[in-house]
Amino acid sequence: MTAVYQAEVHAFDRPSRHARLSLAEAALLIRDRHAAAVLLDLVDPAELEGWWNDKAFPEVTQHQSFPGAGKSGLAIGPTQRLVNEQLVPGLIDYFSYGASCNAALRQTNFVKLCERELNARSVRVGEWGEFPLVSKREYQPIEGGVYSVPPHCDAIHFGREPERWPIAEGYEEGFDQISIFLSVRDSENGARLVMWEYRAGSRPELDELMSEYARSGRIERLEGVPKLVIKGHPGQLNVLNTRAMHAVEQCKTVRQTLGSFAVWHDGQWGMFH
Ligand SMILES: O=C(O)CCC(=O)C(=O)O
Repeated sequence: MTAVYQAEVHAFDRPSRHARLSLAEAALLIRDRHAAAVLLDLVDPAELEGWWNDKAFPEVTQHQSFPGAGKSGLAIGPTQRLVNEQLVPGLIDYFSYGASCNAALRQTNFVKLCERELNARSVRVGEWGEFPLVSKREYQPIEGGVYSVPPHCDAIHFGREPERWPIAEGYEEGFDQISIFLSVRDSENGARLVMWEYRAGSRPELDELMSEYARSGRIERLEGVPKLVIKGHPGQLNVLNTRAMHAVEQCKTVRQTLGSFAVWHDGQWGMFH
């Protein structure tokens, strides 16, 4: 029987509502832009330690792009930012990491959930090149910071060198990339997810928006566009449209999440991180 969960559905153009949804229904609402984010009451907070303290995850190390953020293993975002002589070794490392850790990551509660309830598989390049499946994220407080994760968006085809980035054709099917993350530990100030109804159309545009933010602390194109501020709590699964610009407010104490991205491709969800 399909599991259904208590859900909060958030959209840019109407008030938030409560519903009962399966994870698959929530993912389709996001994919088809009927909602920007859905929070599902999915894990009993007493069980979160078991989801987090799983030996399948390598240790959490500093995120290359976001000070104040850490993640287990390798992530697609920093790999997409590599150029010139750094790109090929970075891709080799990224796919080798997937090859050595995915068998163990497949046994985690998180990946089992996505396989069972979304029928998700890994995104692949060729027959064997599996993208890594899932990571732990840990956000540390930074004095005076505004966001633990600054405004950005995520798209599987947004490599900085599009002609050498291995994902190009076939992932622009009119559907959007989603992020699925489980809130494991909240910061004391309850840092929230902020979303803007604005989609960077290309990697150069995203880079421009992010450097404007780094330079000036603001992004002019986000001012005045519809915005959502969403407060999840530990045990909730956050499903959101990552093509829309989004950020996580600065945490004042450590915040932990477990998460992955998914894209709809060839009639199925493909997971990657
Ligand atoms: O809170 C998190 O783990 C990350 C939020 C985010 O930026 C994402 O899921 O794309």
